[in-house]
Amino acid sequence: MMDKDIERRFVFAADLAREAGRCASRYFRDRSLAVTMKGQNDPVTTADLEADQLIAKRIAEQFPEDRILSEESGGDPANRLWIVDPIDGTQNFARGIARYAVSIAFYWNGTVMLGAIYDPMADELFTARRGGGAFLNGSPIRASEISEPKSALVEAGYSLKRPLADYHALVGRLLEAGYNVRQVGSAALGLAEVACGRIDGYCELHLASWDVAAGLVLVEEAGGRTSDFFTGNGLTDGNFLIAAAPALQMHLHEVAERERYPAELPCPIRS
Ligand code: LIP
Repeated sequence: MMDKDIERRFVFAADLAREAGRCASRYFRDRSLAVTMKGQNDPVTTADLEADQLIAKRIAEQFPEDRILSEESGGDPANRLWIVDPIDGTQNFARGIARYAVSIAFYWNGTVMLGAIYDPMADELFTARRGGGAFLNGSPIRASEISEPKSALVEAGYSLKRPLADYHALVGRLLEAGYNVRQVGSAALGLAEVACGRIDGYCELHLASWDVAAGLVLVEEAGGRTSDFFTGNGLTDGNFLIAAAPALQMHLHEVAERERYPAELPCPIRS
C-alpha cells in the first residue's frame, strides 16, 4: 500500500471520528435512549448502532476494497481492515457519564497504521499515523516521563471477561507497588491519556481489538510502550494489555505479568 493511500485513510479517519462523535453526542443528551444488554455490564444503545452504521457507510463509500471489524457489527480478519469501536465507554454513555469516545483504526498487513479517537464531550481528537507522530487537536503529544511508581497514576480497566479475583490481584499489586490506581470505563480514552501524558499507564486483563487498536498506535507514536496485543489471536479474540510511559514499562509489566495469573491468560509481553 502506497504512502499516499495511508495518508488518505489517516485524514479520512480523523474526519470520520468527529462525524461519528457528533452523531453519538446527539443521542447522549437524549436520556430516553434505548439501551439493551449484550451481557452482564455490557450494554449497547441506539447511539452505538447508529454511529456504527454511519462509520460503515462512509468506509464503504470511500474505501470499498477495505474490510471492517467492529464491536457492533462484527467482521473478519483481512489484509486491509478498519477496526472500529463506535462508542468506547458504553456503560458511561448509557448512564449519562460524559466519558466515552469513538475509536477508529486502520490495520494493514498485521500492523495498525493509523488511529483516531474522538471524545465529543471534550471536543478532543487524538490522532496518530505510524511513523508520523501522535497529536491532540493537531498539536504533538508525548507520553509522560514519570519513572517512579509512587508518582504515577495508572488505570486498571475491568470487565467480566476475567475472574474478579484476577482483577483484585492486579489492583492489589499495583497499589502495593505504590501506584495511584483508577478505573473510569473507557480503554480508548485511557490509552489516549497515556499518549498525552495525563496518566502514566493503562492495563487490563482482557480487551477486544476494537477497544485498543487506535490507542496502541497513539501510545507508540507518542513514545510510550505497549504489550504485543496482536500476538496470537489478539485481533479476533482480544488479549491482555499494558501501555505505559517508557520509564515505567518494565516495572508495570513485572507487577502485572502473567505468572501471577492463570496460565491460560495470553501474556504477549513475555518473550
Ligand atoms: C469497554 C472498555 C473498558 C472495559 C469495558 C468495555 P466498550 O469497551 O473500554 O475498558 O473495561 O469492559 O470493554 O464495551 O464500552 O466499547
